[in-house]
Amino acid sequence: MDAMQRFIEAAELAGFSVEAEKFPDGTRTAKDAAAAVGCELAQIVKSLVFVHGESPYLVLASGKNRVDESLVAKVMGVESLSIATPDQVRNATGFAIGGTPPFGHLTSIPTTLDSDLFLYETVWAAAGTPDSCFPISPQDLEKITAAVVADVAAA
Ligand code: 5CA
Repeated sequence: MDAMQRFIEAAELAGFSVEAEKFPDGTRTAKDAAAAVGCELAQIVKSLVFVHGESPYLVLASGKNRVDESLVAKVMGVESLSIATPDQVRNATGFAIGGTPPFGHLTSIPTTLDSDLFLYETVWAAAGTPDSCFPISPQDLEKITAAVVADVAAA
């Protein structure tokens, strides 16, 4: 089973029916994904894993934003956060960088959701592989991930 199928099944267990699309040109970065989907960069959901010690924290950020990790640390109530290594991303989520989906992970990860995503009815996130995305409303993303909604963009 490929990682997209694995994500679709995990999402189903969480009660969300994913309509994933494959994009042969690739969706590894937010820029690639926006070009493939034909949407604004700001509508792409970047699923970024940070760590405090060994504990993972997930940030679902608008594709146009650079995340200020000190803002996220404040929201999550930890002293500091740093970007996870590729191994840490895989261990926490079960997926590789470039395909990490926003939920359906191996472990339950405290999540912060970028308030800028609420400017759109539909946003697009990775579906487990670096060549797939799926559409979802920011409201559903918030519900499924039990996220804290916050301003996370660096000025
Ligand atoms: N599929 C696309 C759009 S949905 C995607 O997954 N974009 S992303 O932004 O969520 O994933 C790429 C991100 O992975 C980069 O923004 C970067 O923060 C992170 N990343 C890339 N390489 C590394 C690395 N070597 N170590 C840690 N993080 C990395």
